[in-house]
Amino acid sequence: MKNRRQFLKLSALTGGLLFLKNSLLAGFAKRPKVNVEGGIPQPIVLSTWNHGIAANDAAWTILNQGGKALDAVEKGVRVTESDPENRSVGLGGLPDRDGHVTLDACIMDERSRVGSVAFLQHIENPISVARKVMEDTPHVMLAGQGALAFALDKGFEKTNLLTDGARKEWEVWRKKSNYQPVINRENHDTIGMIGMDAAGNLSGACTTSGLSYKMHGRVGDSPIIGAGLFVDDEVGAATATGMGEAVIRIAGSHTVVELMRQGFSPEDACRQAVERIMKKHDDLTNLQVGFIALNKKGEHGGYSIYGGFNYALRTQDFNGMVDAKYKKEW
Ligand code: SD4
Repeated sequence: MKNRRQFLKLSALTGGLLFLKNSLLAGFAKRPKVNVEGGIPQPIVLSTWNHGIAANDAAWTILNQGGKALDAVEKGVRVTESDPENRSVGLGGLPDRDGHVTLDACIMDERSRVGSVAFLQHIENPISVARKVMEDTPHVMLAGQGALAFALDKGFEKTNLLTDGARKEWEVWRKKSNYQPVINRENHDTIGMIGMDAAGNLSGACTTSGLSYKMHGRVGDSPIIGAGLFVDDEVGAATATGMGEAVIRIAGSHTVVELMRQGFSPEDACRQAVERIMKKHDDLTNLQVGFIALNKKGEHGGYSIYGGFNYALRTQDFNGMVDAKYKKEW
C-alpha cells in the first residue's frame, strides 16, 4: 500500500514536471493538461474506417516511443495515401468525372498550427505537402497548380496516381452515369486521424481523394480546417468523413470540438453535430457523414448518420475497430 502511494506520488510528480516542461516549451504555461491514469498522459490514436488499422500501426510506432502526435498522424495517414488498393485516398483513389485524381489534405497540431492542400494532383502524399505548407510558408492553404509547384519545389515526386484498377472503375462509371457522384457507403473512405502523445499533446490529419467522380475542381471538407479536421489542445480533436458539402455547412469538426468544450462527451458531441446536419437537409438519401472525436482525458467516440461507420483505435491496451453509434439504417 505504502509503495503504491509512493508510486502514485512519484507518478504525479513526474507528470507535473512533464506538464511544466511541455507547457513552457509550447509557450502556453496556463494551458490545462488533463489526462488519464494518475495524471500521466497515455498515448492514443484513432482514425476513420478499417484502413485505419494499418495507419494506426504506423502512428503507434511513433507514439509508443514517446514521439510527437504531429509526427504520428502524418506518418500514419501516409500509409493509407500510399496504398494503391484504397479507392478514396491518395494513390489509387477514384478520379473526378473527367478522370483526374485530385487530392485534399490538412494537418493541425497542439499549437493550432495548420497546413492544407486542396485540389492537388500527381503527389502521392498530400499530407506531407500540407505539413510543409504549415512549417515552411507563412500561409495555411495552397491549392491546385500552386500547391503542385510548391510540392515539386520541396522535392516531392510527380507520380501517376490513377492506377489501372481505379481507371477501370471510372470507365465503367462513365458508361452508365449521368453524373451522379454518390458517397461511398463501403468501409474505404477518407482517412481522418486524431491522436494524443505521451506529453499529452493533440494533433490531427485528414486526407482524401474526395468524392469519387466529382466535378473537376471540386474541393470537399477534408482540407478545410474546422470542417474535415479541428484540434484545440485545451479541449480535444475531431475529424470527419462522408459528404463534405454537408460537413462544411456546419463547420463540422469545429462544432464537435466546441461541443466538447461545453462538456459533452466525444460521442455526444459527434451525435449533436450529426443531428445538426440532418436537420438542415430535407433529403437524407445517400447523405452519409461520420465524425470521430477525442478529448484531453483520452475519451473517444464516433457517430454517423447511417450505420456501418467504424473507427480504428489504438491504445496501450487495445488495437482494433470500434463501431460508431448511428441514427439510421441504410
Ligand atoms: C469529401 N469527406 O471530399 C470527403 C470524402 C469522404 O468518404 O469522406 N468520402 O467530401
